[in-house]
Formats: sequence, C-alpha cells, structure tokens
Amino acid sequence: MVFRKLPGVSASGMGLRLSQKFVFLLFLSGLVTLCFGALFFLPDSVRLKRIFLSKSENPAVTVGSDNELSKKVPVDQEHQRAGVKGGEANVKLKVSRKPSVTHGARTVERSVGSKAQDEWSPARAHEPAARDERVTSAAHNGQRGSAFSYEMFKKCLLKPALGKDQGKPSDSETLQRREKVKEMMKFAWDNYKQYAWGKNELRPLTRNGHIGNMFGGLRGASIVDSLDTLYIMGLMEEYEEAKEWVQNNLDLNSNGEASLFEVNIRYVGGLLSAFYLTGAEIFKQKVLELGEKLLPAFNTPTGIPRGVINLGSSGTSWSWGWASAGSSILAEFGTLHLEFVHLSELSGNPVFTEKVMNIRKLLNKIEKPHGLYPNFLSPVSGNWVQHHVSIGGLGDSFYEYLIKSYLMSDKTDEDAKKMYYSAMEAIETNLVQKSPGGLTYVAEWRGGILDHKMGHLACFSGGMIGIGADDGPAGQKQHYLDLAAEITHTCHESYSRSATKLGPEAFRFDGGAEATATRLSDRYYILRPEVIESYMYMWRLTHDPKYREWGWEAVEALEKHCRVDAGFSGIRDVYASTVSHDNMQQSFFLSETLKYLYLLFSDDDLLPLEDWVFNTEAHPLPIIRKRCLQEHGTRQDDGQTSLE
Ligand code: DMJ
Repeated sequence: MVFRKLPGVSASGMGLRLSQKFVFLLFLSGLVTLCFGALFFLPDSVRLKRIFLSKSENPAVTVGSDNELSKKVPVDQEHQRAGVKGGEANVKLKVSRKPSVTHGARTVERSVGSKAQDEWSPARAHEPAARDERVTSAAHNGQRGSAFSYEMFKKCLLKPALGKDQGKPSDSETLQRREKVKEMMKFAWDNYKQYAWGKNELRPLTRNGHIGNMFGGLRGASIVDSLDTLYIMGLMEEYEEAKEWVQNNLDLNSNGEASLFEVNIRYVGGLLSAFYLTGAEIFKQKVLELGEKLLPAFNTPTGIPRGVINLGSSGTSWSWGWASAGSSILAEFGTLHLEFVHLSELSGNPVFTEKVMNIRKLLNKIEKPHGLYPNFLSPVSGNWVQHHVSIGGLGDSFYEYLIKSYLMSDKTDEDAKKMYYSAMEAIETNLVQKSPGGLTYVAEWRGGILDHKMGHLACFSGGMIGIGADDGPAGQKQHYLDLAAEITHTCHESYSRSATKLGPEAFRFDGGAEATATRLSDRYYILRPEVIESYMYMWRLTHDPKYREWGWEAVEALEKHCRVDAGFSGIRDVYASTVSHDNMQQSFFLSETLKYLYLLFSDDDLLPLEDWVFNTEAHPLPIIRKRCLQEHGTRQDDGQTSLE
C-alpha cells in the first residue's frame, strides 16, 4: 500500500498523524484478536487447536484421504503380497488431515447402512482418546487394575500350564527331537544376543541387528517374542536375561509410526502371555502401558482402526499407502480381539473390550458378498472397498480370531461362534477347491473370479479348522476334521515338492501346477510357521504320527538350508538346491516356528488346549472362565468387561 502525503496535514513518519496511527493500530490488533478467536469457535478448527493447545485439550485426530505424504513405513511380508517388497519400503501414505472425532452422524449416514445403525453404536466408536486415558489412568491408580489376583487366576486353570513334567514325552525318539528343537532355540537366541541384542531382529549373515520401522521405535521384538518360548522350554537363564531387558530397557515412550497389528500380536501378545505364564508384575505393567498407547488408533469415524499409528503423544494414525483408497485391512483390525479382551481383564478397564466389540458389531451387521468378508474396509464409511477375499494374507487371522474368541471366552461368545461358522460355510461354498490331482486347497476370490493360488500364510487354516471342529453345526465334526487334515496334507505337499523340503510363499493350482510356485517372486521361504502350526494342532487332535514325522522333516530342512554360522536365515528360492539366504532371522521364528515344533514333540499337557488359546503370533493366552474367576474373586468388580 502507498501512503500519500495529504496537503495541509502535518505529517510524520509515513505521512500519518499520531492519532491516525493509533486508530489504525487499534483496528489492526482488533482484527488479529478476532481472527485468532475465530480459530477456536469455527466448527472445523480442531487441526488449529492441535497446534495451539496442549495435548490434554487435544482430541486425537486421524482420518483422511486428502494429502499424500511420502513416508518410510514398515512392510511385513504379508504386505509384500500386496505388491510391496522388502522389509521396509518407501510408499505413499494417505495421511489424515481431518478430525475423526465425534462427527458421528455425518459419517454413519454414509457408512454401514440404516439396519446397522440401530445396533452398532457410533457414539462408542468415537470416544476421544482423552476419555480413554482418564478411564485407563483410573485403572492404573489401583482403583480396578490392582484388583486382579494372579494366584486366584491360576486356580481357574484346569491343569498346570507346564504339565506334570514340562510336557516331557515318554518315548526317547520324540524326546531327542524335542531336545533338538530346544537346541535350535538356544542357538537362535545366543546369536541374537551376541550380534543384535536390543535390536528387533538378527541379520545372521552380516552379524548385526535389524530395527526396521514396523514397531514404531519400539525395540527388542525378538526378546519380547521369545519370552514365553524360552520359559516353556526351560531355558531359564535366557528367560531371566529377557525379563531383565524388558524391565530395564523396554522403552515404550517411542514416538515412531508403528503397525498396530504387529505391535499388538508381538508386543502385547508376548507381554500378556509372559505375565500369565510367570505372574511377573513387570509384564503386566508394561502391557497395560502399551495398551493405552494403542487406543487413539480407534478414533476414526467408524471406530475401525487404521493400519499405522504414531505411538507418541499425537496418537495420529494412517492407512497403509498400498491399501486401496485409504482402507483398513481385515486381518489387521480383525486381529486385536484376544489381546484387547485380556487387556480389559488385567486392567479392569472395559474400554479395550469396547473397542474390539465395536469392530465385531460393525462386521457382523455389514452386508457381505456371498457371506464372504473382503479384505479391505473403509474406516471412514464402514463399507468394503474391494471384493478381494482370502484366507491367506490380508484376511487370515481375522477368521482365526473369531473361533479363538469363542474358545477363549469359555465358549460363551456366541456372536463370534456364529460369525466363524457362517464364514466357514461361505468359504467352503465359494473358495474350497479340489485339484485334478486330488489336493484340497482354499483359493482366493476376486469379485467372483477364483484365483487358484494358496499362500503359505493360508496354511494356518488346517489347524484353525481342526480346533473349530468340535463346536460346529451338528454332525459336522468329522467333516471339519477331514477338511483340516486335507488342507494340512496339501500344505505338506507344498513342502515335499520342493528341492529344500521347505514350502514357497505361495503355490498354485493352475496351468498344470499342483501345490508349487509358478512365479519366481513366490519361491521364497522366510522361516514362517503356518504349516508347522497346523501339524501341531492336527497332532493334538488326532495323534496321527505322520504329523510328528512331517514336523521332523521340517526340522531337518531348517537345519540343512536355513541354519548358518550365526543364526537362522530365510531363503530366496525353495526350489534351488544351492540356497541363497535372505539374511534375516524373523522374530516369529523364535516365537512361533520353534514353539510349535517344541509343542509338537511334547506331551499334550504342556499348554493344554483346554486352558490356552494361542494368539496369531503363538503367544498363549488363558481361557477366561468368568464364573470361576468370580467365585475366586480375581477382582472385586467382576463383570466390568461385559458389554451386555
Ligand atoms: C506372524 O507374524 C503371524 O503369524 C501373523 O499372523 C502372520 N505372519 C507371521 C508369520 O508368518
């Protein structure tokens, strides 16, 4: 602006009188005050409040689809199958720029449809983090959390967790095999300890640690994942080292972006089972602290959490950049139930159970194509985003958690039961196939078109269908046991048809293929547990000796092809007789693969299935016997976790 000198006016400075200047300044400061105030009163001002207000006044913000930021995010192998390669990848993340807080009506209008609205409560889904924190702090202050009595809890187990003699098998060959598995665990642990202590995973070829960014700055994934395996194997010195590390070094005040799913199954699951097995308070303390940090992830319009969460104070969350249209992944938000119910059990705080019950209710009510659950759902609208259905990666553990929720509730969770068996019916009708060579497999479904492929991850389903056989519709028990055995057989075939006797990441049943990988990119094996997991369950359910034989074949193959001088490594091509190693000892190798092998060669009274369910990372969680717990008074205010 140009200030012109007015004739006849004694001027100073820029040609304005003092009084004029004063009036102008007064006007300016009024304008500034007005604008600043408006930020706080306009309806869409949450973002600005976030900048100006302290954390306690700041409702968690999430959601979004507006901006794309390039971020480095973790990618587990499941996600490789969605087209992202490597342990981590530079991907575009859809980042939230809108508050997800309490504009419930608006989002629900667009979401689950009117029928769903009646029973599914958006109000509960939108509880801001601030409220969660208050409730949880109350539990921490001893008002409810301290009421949990470990001694009383143990009285409600039907059998001792470790059996009468730590599951020691009576025949010498099985015992020797079990000892071998224990030696493998010690070898994997010792090398992790020597070369990667405190890091997340061991790189056995380069003899160093891998941090990655799947866990949002949390460290020691291999330690937390190993606690229960070390304990049940009787590797007590190693268990004590691990416990001490958790006590002194597991820092939960990280500010990074983590996969909600991975942190839940490995850290929450690992700490919960370590607590239930040992009664050491430190595990309970840590897991409740961590559980609180995950709560803001649920602050989306539907209460369906996004895949990536900032574990720091902001509590913001994002969808994976590779997931269609900012969607959340079925296997991720559907794999929280077991752990969150136990967080409520331990803390006495129902908020954890409420969060996962809300997910359950939404999924129960939403319309499903042919009764199937697609893998991608919008956390904003609550609608399916794509019609891709798979019992392997992206879908897998959702189904697993339905049947396990039912079992873990002491068979009282009727909704979980119904959802599981109707999902199974839809899967059998639409996905289960028989190959020309007579192998039963579970294909994938893309909007009605079958993709005749089965992922290694889908091989957990033999065990899942097996443990669900007892409680299905009348007369179906044998049918489910047969189906479980057939799928486990097919998965074993995928191992025995390779040069290394280890199975590929995915195998196909088309173009002349039968349980073999046809694409170069599907030929790798990264120490995954799913096939062995099914052997373990099928052994427990049938005691057919072939499952122990198959497990032993896997031990021999792991020793021959995956054991290197400083640990165990995945391999790039299971069909090549000269293997190339991927230089990664995955934490799930210690938590799952070796634990399932050890259980396979143990008596059934080591972690008996009458008392324990395994989370998807093989961390055992106890069945909750509400009546018994009430009678023994494990807490004064029992019933807090009930949503009825
Ligand atoms: C594990 O982290 C869990 O089993 C998960 O459910 C699937 N992927 C890995 C092992 O393959």
